Amino acid sequence: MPNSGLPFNRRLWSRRQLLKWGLGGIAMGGGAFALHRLTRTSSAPARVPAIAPELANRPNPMTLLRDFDYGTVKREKGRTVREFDLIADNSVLQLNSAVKFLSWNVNDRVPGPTLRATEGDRVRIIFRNRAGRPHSLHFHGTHPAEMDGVTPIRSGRETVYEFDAEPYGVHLYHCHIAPVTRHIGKGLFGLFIVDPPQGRSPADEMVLVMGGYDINDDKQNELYAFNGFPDYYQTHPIPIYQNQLVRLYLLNMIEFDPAVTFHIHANLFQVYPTGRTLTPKEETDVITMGTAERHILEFSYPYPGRYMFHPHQDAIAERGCMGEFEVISI
Ligand SMILES: [Cu+2]
Repeated sequence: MPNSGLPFNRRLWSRRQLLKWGLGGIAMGGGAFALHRLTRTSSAPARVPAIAPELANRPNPMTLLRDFDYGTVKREKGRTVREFDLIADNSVLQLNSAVKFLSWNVNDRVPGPTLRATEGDRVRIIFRNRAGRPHSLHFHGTHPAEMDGVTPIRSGRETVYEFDAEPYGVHLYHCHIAPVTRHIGKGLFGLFIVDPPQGRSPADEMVLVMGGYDINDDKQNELYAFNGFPDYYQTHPIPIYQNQLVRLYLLNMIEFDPAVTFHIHANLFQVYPTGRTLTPKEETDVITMGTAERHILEFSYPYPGRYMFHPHQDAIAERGCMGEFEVISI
């Protein structure tokens, strides 16, 4: 009865910590294609710029940017099994100096952990709900009906979702309890990346999840954010190296607005729609995404400096969905 919910032992859990993250930012920038293609063919491992020490050891959008959860790996009947422990609970997010927001989330963070497996792996999600209201985890991708995660799991119960990781691509998970807009808008979602068996070329890989916050329950978003906190990457630009390939896993998880765009300054990116291809299908500098739509974008910057990224709907960008890359010369 994978979705029926079983009692679990609360004593097994460590005490939950409230999230108290910081503030953040605007802007983004440019490139040239000859250099872009040169860097794409490199087989050397990607170098990742160091994070400022004051940011490195606590949860914030900078640390979750490149944080991939591969689970606890086991071998069972000759197969790779990845076991993930996910806990639904509530925590207060300090969205800016004036606004606190009670989030419903997975593992104390918005977005939840970026789960990662290789196509063909067995994925086992141990889902515990301690949030005080029913939740579930519905995964995108291919799986049997009984693993579809639409049955409510009551608070104080747990369940196991188990399925094969397929097909390769960029997927997501989110709560599917009605009203789903509210459960997603409160923060109960995350990325689920399934890598192709042959892998992808070396790159500086990172995750950006666009979210919206309905602060006053009027079914409109008053604030927006990349990776949980409005304007964070404006005050803390994302460091990347000049001429090095960046692979961006991008998800639009904004409710209430039917679609948003994503744009980078002074450059173009190559698009792998839903991560379902090994070769790019489009080259552009702005892409339109409906809710739950996600893609892999690849680019590299030939010139050092700061460059904005944001939705090209300025009303959304100006309410928190703003960031910058800081391109570091090498
Ligand atoms: Cu929920």
